[in-house]
Amino acid sequence: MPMHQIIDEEKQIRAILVGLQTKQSDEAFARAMEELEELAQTCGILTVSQAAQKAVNPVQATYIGSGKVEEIRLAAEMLHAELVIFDQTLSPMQFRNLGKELGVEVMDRTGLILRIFAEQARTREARLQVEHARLQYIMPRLAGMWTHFGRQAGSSGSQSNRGIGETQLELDRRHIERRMAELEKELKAVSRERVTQREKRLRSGLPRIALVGYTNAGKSTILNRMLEQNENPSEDKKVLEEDKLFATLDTTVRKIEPKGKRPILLSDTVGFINELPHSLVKAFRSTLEEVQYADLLVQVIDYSDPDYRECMHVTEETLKEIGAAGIPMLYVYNKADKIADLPFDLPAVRRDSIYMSAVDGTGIPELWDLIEKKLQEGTEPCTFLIPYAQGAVLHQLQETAEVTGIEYRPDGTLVTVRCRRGEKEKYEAYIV
Ligand SMILES: Nc1nc2c(ncn2[C@@H]2O[C@H](COP(=O)(O)OP(=O)(O)OP(=O)(O)O)[C@@H](O)[C@H]2O)c(=O)[nH]1
Ligand SMILES: [Mg+2]
Repeated sequence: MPMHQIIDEEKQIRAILVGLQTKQSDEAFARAMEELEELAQTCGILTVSQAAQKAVNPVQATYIGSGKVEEIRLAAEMLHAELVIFDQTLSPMQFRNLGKELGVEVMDRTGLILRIFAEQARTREARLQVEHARLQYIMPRLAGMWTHFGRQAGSSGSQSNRGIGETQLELDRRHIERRMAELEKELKAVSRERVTQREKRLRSGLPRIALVGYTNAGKSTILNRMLEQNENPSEDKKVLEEDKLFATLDTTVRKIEPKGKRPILLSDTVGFINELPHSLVKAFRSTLEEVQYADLLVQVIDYSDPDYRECMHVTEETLKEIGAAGIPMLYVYNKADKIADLPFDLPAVRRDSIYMSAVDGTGIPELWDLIEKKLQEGTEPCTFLIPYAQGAVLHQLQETAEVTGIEYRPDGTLVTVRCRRGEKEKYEAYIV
């Protein structure tokens, strides 16, 4: 083994992964463990061993059986592991017991995901959201951390004694509660700014398209390749694309306007994962509003992932949870270049789906056509009479809707366009 690799490994935190197989099939369980290892890797954690147990139900006190706990304790000692990561969310009690018995740091899948989010958060809003989700996660688990102190004296109840009788737990709890309230206030302010920005975009009347999908499927890559279609593509409009889970945590909206086409607003946002901690979904709800208000969703799928169907299922469930079910959707089967024996050439379009490869831009023009077609499907012909004094309205309509006819009348311009849902209402005053 080359020297630098040894040094690298030494720097990494060494962990043992533990999985409990209850209802899952062997395959699903193996996949979940693989994903857990990938999550750990994203955090810079080195998996030195994996342990698994089959059981009908988790053990209430320690999640896994006592024999297994002892086995892992020994393994941790032998392999110099400083961390044991469990595949499911542990209860506060399980946390406490396992920490005591294993003698090393204990983490669960939720804690791991929260840690990745904390490391990846770049914008102020993402940071606030992640901190809030983390505190919410820690709160019920605090109890286990201080029980050995017990309640101190301080039953006299006199004013001067206030606080002395409080346990460390209560102090911590208060501190966390205060911080959470602060964060909520700040988040509200940030989300107000976001609403203002969104309203501005809504007024622009441009169709809004949101990229959604499992983490690492290629959403950001697609946004970047779409940006390259612009007449004057600018590098600084690009977003981070990286072979990493949760490379994107913030929502980015970009205007895409290839020459001769009507512009759209395309948004890229946080990727989904199986069992995304609920506190995170909640925390990211405001960021995900961009998805909720989209005219069209483009679901990006890593077609080279043997479990892509499961990932699609998770995406659809998450969309339901954030109130974005029922929005028209296109399917991008991405990373098709990674499949060796593909029976067709790329790109391939099949109704609402496209098989493509965003990494080298194969299929981007076809995806663009598909988006235009799909947007059209949701439109209906409308005729408006716009008085000559309202030149700006006419201009806006021409920019955002597809004009199919125009006629200059004495009382104004008679335009026939294909309207999207919201548009008809917006120009209601001019309908003839
Ligand atoms: N081979 C191949 N790799 C791709 C393709 N599209 C994207 N990738 C790679 O996949 C990795 C993830 O791409 P991203 O665009 O960051 O994925 P994402 O969906 O935005 O992921 P998150 O933001 O982490 O949720 C990057 O290393 C890309 O270069 C593709 O069509 N083929
Ligand atoms: Mg991304």
